[in-house]
Amino acid sequence: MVTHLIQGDPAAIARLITLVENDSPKVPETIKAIHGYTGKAHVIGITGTMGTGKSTLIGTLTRAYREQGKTVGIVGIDPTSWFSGGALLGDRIRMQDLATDPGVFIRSMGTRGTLGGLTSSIYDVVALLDASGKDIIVVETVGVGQSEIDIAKMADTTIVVTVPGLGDSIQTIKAGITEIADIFVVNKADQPGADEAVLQLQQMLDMNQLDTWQIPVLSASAHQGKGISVVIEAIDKHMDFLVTSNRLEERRATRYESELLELIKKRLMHLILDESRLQGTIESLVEKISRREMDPHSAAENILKKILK
Ligand SMILES: Nc1nc2c(ncn2[C@@H]2O[C@H](COP(=O)(O)OP(=O)(O)OP(=O)(O)O)[C@@H](O)[C@H]2O)c(=O)[nH]1
Ligand SMILES: [Mg+2]
Repeated sequence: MVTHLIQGDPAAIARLITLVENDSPKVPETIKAIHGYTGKAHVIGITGTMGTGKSTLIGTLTRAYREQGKTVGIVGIDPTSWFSGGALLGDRIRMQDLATDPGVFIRSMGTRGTLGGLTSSIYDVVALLDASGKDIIVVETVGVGQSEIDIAKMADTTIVVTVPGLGDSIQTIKAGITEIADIFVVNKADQPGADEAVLQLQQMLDMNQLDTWQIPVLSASAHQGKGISVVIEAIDKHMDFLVTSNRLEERRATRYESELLELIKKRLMHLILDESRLQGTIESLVEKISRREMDPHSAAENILKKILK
């Protein structure tokens, strides 16, 4: 199956992603076999508040990349936003042409059943798409929380999408999103207030910007396909900047470090829960804590000692 994946066979990609989603014991050997084929794709993270038009923008960007002859992998996180929530019927219809294009692979990832491991699963999915030869991989996440910041760590280029009005720009800056944004897109520029939103963001950035990369604030209408070529240009320019400043290696090293830590966390979690379940340890310790026979810290230490011995 790995050979087929490397040839870009969509059925093989789908099957291997399913292994990851099911947390199959075959995942480690698969990743071992494909790791040498990864590192070629440009990984783009797209995040922002709900409903700002991220999926629509991804659709429009993908069509533009296809015109350039580039292949694209798309990972949507949280299926409620990607395929079944809000404006999803519309999205699904808009995405239909892409879903049948062999140069595009679209997959949504659920958040259920991933034992402390959604982030590590996404790393694996990105690796699979990378090894399958996709030139561009886009990861969509909703919101501005810690998990989005974690996911931004796996992208080479992170785009934060906002819309005019609602003071969204101020909120995103307060939420520390400036630290992860490489490019801002004010989408829905067909609606009033786009110029003001761009200006406001630009001013905020001017105050905070210390880096040599000047974060561009672009306006676009994903709906109408307006401003898309400028976004693509900015993405390319950012990659050039990463390469010429040697930041790409640095950024990817950070990515691998986060991935490694995530994997260790996930494995430890499995170890703890499996072992403890076997021995009923957690239950009996919880009882002791309730009866004030033991405090929670000592109980945690007790479990760790048992596992690590
Ligand atoms: N007016 C206008 N509407 C847009 C534009 N882009 C997207 N929309 C609409 O905004 C709504 C949300 O679009 P999505 O692409 O689903 O937004 P999203 O950010 O992916 O949404 P979530 O994944 O749920 O956070 C849909 O009704 C789109 O048709 C745009 O450029 N202009
Ligand atoms: Mg979406």
